[in-house]
Amino acid sequence: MKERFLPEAKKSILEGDREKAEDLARKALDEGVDPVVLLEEGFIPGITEVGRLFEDEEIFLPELMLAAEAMKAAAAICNDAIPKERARRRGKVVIGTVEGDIHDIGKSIVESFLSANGFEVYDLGREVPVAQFIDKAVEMEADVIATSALLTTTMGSQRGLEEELKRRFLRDKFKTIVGGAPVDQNWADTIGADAYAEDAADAVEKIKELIGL
Ligand code: B1M
Repeated sequence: MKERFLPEAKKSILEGDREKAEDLARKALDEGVDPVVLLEEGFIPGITEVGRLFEDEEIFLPELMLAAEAMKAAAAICNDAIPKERARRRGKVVIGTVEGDIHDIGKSIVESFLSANGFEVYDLGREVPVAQFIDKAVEMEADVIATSALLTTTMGSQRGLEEELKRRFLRDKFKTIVGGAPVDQNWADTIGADAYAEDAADAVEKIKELIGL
C-alpha cells in the first residue's frame, strides 16, 4: 500500500530525522508514489505541524531547524522527481524569497511546479533584494516576477518591489505575484500586486491567467 508512506513521511519531519525522510522519499518514489502527493499529503503536513508546535512553544528553535533540514532534503528529492515539461515554453518567471527571509522550501516547490508546467524559471534563491528581482527580470525579459515571503517582518519587501518597479517606470512591463504563509489576497490588493497564490498549484494557474494562457 503506497498510502503507508504518507504518515511515515509526516512522522520523519516531526522527528527531525533527515536520513529517515530522505530514505522514505526515495523508497516511496521507487514504489511509484506520485512526488506531488508525497509532498502535499506527507511531508508538508509534517512541517506545518512543526510550525504549529513551534508557535505553541511545544518545541524550540533547535527542533524547528532539524525538522526544516529534513523537510528541505525530502522536498529536494520530490522536486527532482516531478517530471519537467521541457518541450513547451509557456513564459518566463523570475522567482525568489525576499530580502531578510531565509525560508525557501515553499518557494522551491513553487519553482518546481512551474518548471514542471513548462515555464522557464529563474530561481534567485533566498534573501533576494528588490533590485536583484528587477535586474534579473529585465535581463531575462521575464513575463512574471514571483516573490515569496514567510515572515510578517519581510513581506514589506513585496510592497517595495511594486514601488521600485514604478520608480523605474517598469511596472507595466512585468506581472507580479506574491505568496507565502502570511500573505493573502488582501495583501496583494493592498500593495498592487497582480496576483496572490495560496500554494504551488494555485501559482501555476494564476501565472497562466496573468500571461493569458
Ligand atoms: Co521559520 N517561521 N523562522 N523557519 N518557519 C515560520 C514562517 C513561522 C510562521 C513559525 C511560527 O512561529 N509558527 C514564524 C513566522 C512568524 C511571523 O512572521 N509572524 C517563523 C519564525 C519566527 C522564524 C524565525 C524568526 C525563528 C527565529 O530565528 N527565532 C527564523 C527566521 C529567519 C529568517 O528568515 N530571517 C526562522 C527560521 C526557520 C528555519 C531556518 C528553521 C526553517 C526554514 C528553512 C528553509 O526554508 N530553508 C523554518 C521553517 C521550516 C518554518 C515553518 C515551520 C515552515 C515553513 C515551510 O517550509 N513550510 C514556518 C511555519 C509555517 O509556515 N506554518 C515558519 C512548508 C512550505 C511547503 O510551505 O513555505 O508556506 P510555505 O509555501 C507554500 C505556500 O505558502 C505557497 O506555496 C508553497 C507550497 O505550497 N507559497 C507561494 C510560498 N511562496 C510562494 C510564492 C509564490 C506562490 C506561492 O509565488 C509568488
